[in-house]
Amino acid sequence: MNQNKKIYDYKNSLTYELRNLTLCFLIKDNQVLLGMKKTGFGKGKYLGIGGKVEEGETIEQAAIREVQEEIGVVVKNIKKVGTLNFYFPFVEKPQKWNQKVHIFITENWEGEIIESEEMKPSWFNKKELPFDSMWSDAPYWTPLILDNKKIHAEFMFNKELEIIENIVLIN
Ligand code: 6U4
Repeated sequence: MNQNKKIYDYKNSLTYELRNLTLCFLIKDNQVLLGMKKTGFGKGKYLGIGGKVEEGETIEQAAIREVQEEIGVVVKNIKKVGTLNFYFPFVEKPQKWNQKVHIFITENWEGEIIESEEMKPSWFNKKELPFDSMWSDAPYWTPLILDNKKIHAEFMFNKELEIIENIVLIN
C-alpha cells in the first residue's frame, strides 16, 4: 500500500469492524494511576489499565473486569471520555493490530490497588506523565482526557510502528 494513503481512505476500505479494547484511568486529586505492562502487547510501557472486550460482555463490563484482573480493585462510576482508533496497515495481518480503544476515567473504586502478573501500578502527577515510556500516541490525547475533555482520536502507524498520521477531535 502507498505510504501516503490517508486514515480516511484506509478505514473506509476495511471490510471488518475494529476489535474493541478498554483503557481505564483512576484519578486521585492531581494524580493518575498508570500501569507498567509486564506481559503481552505493549510490554514495558506505562498505560491506563485495560484489555480486550470478551464475547458476551459490554464494553463497560470489560473495562471493570480488566481493572479488577490487573490491579485488584472494583471501579465505580466509570465515565466514558473517548475512543481511539489505531490503524496498522503496513504490518503483517493488520486485522490483528487494528483496534478501537474505549477510554474511561473514574475517581471511585473499592479495594486496595495491587500489582499483578500483568501490571505494576504507579501514581503520576497528571502534569508529569512518563511519555518516554508510554505509547507514542499518548502525548496527543492523555493530557486532554486528564483535563476533562471528551475526545475521539485516530492514529495510523508505519511498519516501524511510528505515527504517520493522526486526527484528534475534542467533543
Ligand atoms: P492478551 O490477552 O494477554 O493477549 P495483552 O496482549 O496483554 O492481552 P491486551 O490486548 O489485553 O494486551 O491489552 C492491550 C492494552 O493496551 C489495552 O488496554 C489497550 C492498550 N493499548 C493498545 N494500544 C495502545 C496505544 N497505542 N496507546 C495506549 N494504549 C494502548 O495508550
